[in-house]
Amino acid sequence: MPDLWQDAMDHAVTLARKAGEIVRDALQNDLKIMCKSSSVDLVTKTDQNVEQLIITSVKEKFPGHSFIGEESVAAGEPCVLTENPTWIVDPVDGTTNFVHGYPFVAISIGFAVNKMLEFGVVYSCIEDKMYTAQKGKGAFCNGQPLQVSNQKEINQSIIATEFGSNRDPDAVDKIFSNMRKILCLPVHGIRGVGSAAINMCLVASGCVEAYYEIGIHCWDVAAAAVIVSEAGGVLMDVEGGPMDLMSRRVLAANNNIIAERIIKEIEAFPAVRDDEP
Ligand code: LIP
Repeated sequence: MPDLWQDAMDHAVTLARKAGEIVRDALQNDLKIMCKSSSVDLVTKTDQNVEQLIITSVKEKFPGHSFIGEESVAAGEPCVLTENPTWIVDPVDGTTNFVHGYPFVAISIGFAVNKMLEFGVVYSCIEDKMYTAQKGKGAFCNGQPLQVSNQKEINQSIIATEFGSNRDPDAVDKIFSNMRKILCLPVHGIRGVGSAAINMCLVASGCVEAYYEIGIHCWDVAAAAVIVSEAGGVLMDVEGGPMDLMSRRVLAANNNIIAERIIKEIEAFPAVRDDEP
């Protein structure tokens, strides 16, 4: 079969690069920072402008396609994945990093058809690392093939996770308690760069064995999910079973052994689904 979505993927790479330039330029200027669901859930004019740029350009080139975009959903658009070719966009993944100039900020563009992810583009724009993957064709960073770590021992591993933006004390207690359990396995270390997409690309790159988080959104992980699986990794729900893109929970690991060990240790807590009206 000819490569059906190559054109769309090439366009995603072009847009991610353009968006990255806008993000880097914006870092030189005064950022207009606003709050969304809480005082720690931030958004900037740049997030909104970049999303508009991506959506406008895709609509021109692929008029029949659908979108799920972080800022469009925040503005009241529905967050529903249909069978239609759908672009799942986080214009600035790591907005808090961006606001503080902490150098891990990504443009994340995932693409699904019939509810299955077909390709993913994550541009870590301050590091200038372009991560790409298309189903069945491998994962790459700046054109170099990616491969997950072959580590099978949890106590020889680095695990990435995040505190997220939930400040509900019960949820924060669970997050700390889960980190404590993982740390005391023991593991070599716990890390987190403040961007779900980049954390997952680090799993794909082989320098982190796994990443888990509860509270992320579909736009944080859609693109990187393809990158992890094409680099040989696995994606699961934090309680086991397949990853559900709309569930706001993700576990990405280099293999099933590491994934299952983490699942055994951590305790999930509720998060309202992305597709819940
Ligand atoms: C961020 C995620 C990160 C999570 C943050 C936030 P945003 O996405 O990438 O993993 O811990 O709370 O959700 O909001 O910067 O696109």
